[in-house]
Amino acid sequence: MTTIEPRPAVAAPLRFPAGFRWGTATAAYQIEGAARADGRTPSIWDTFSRTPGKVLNGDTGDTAADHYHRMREDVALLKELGVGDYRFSVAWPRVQPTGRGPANQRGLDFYRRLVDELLDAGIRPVVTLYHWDLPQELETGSDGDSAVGGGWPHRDTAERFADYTGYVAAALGDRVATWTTLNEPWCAAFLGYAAGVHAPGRTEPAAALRAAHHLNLAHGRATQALRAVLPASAEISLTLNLHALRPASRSEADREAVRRLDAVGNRIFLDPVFHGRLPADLVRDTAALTDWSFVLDGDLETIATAVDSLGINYYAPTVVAAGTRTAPPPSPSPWPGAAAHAEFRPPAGPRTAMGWPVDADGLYELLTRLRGELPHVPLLVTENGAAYHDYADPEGHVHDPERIAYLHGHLGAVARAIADGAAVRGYFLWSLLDNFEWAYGYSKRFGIVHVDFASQRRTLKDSARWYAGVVARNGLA
Ligand code: IFM
Repeated sequence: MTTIEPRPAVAAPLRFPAGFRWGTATAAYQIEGAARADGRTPSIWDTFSRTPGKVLNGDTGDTAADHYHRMREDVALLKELGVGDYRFSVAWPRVQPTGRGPANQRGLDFYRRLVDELLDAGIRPVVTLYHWDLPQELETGSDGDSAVGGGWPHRDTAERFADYTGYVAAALGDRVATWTTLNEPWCAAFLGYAAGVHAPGRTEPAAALRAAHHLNLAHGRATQALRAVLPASAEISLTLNLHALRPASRSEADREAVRRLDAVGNRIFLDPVFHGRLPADLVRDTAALTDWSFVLDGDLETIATAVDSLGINYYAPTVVAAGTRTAPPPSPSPWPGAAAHAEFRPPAGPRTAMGWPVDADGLYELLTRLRGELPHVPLLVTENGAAYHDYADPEGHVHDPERIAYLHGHLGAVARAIADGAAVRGYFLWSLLDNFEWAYGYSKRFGIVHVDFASQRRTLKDSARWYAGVVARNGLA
């Protein structure tokens, strides 16, 4: 009798929809360096990173990956990868050094050169206007008095941002089709002003809530400023690091903890931007901190100025249980109104070098949540990727199989979400280059291109070659 061996299941190659946008992402302070070149003045990140104890090893973005001087080489790398899109951010302190007054032409010229180089290479520029580098003078005032500046908790900062946006739009609007106002305002507001682990390092929860509102307002005012000068075909967007929150159990208490975090982590941005309202439960949860009287008539209408798409940055999910603490949390929390009611439960399983769990289902959960809540809003995954302890071997190769596995899993999750009806139009891998990872300095490598920071030599990691294959075949093998 012949026995028939079961054949191993072969997964069908996975294709993305025609026209799917493949890109990589970076941010100005993380890669540019040239901190004092051509009229640039310090941002809050220059000040923060130069403050002892704030960034690991005392690293700063002074040189970073020296992209300011190696821009052509980096665009050539993008071309080699074959990506059709490149997401980068403009440094406000390069373009408008003190955050007010006239534009600095030399700063604008750099971005004009970058955009031209990209277009010549057949790559679509995707511009982010704010990736956390607030001009220092808007934080402290020209005389060092924070009452004059005040940063994002101060309403005028939103107006300053609209002015700055006007300069960038006037300079690049004829050749940039996709615009993102803000990157991850949750981090800017709550890591910067509540937890104090990001610039400007303040630990004032009430000020952080004001900052979140003024970031929303800045987004709305910038959207209006862009609409005023850009052609109707321009795509205007906002990028949020939405939190994929999961209750640790089905208990009512754990689900209530998730509700609180969802209010101050997600709906604080989604509700004003897409529905022109503040979440009522957020206002209740934070009543001991603020009466929200800084939300003025007309603000919510401005914030809800229509956008064309929503960018999502996703790295890992968050598992939440009801808080059991009787004492205040040991360190300042980025979750005003929720911190005392929630505890984080690290999920089991593999982790990246950041200590973040590898869990692609969280991305699927977010994308399908948005399909349900914002069915008419096209989505872009504007960041996704992982840090690992990469190094160049003696032959000069950088093998990063864990990153490839991470990316493979997360692209699978995107494909599943699309198959289930989520309107995902593109994916931007974070990041093109190893770079300055904020409070972790250069100790964490997110790039698919390795950077030897001593020589500034770039080396494609295995993941870069793998991603080039994904882009070329518009799918996973
Ligand atoms: O490096 C950051 C990026 O600047 C914003 N999103 C998360 C990335 C990884 O931490």
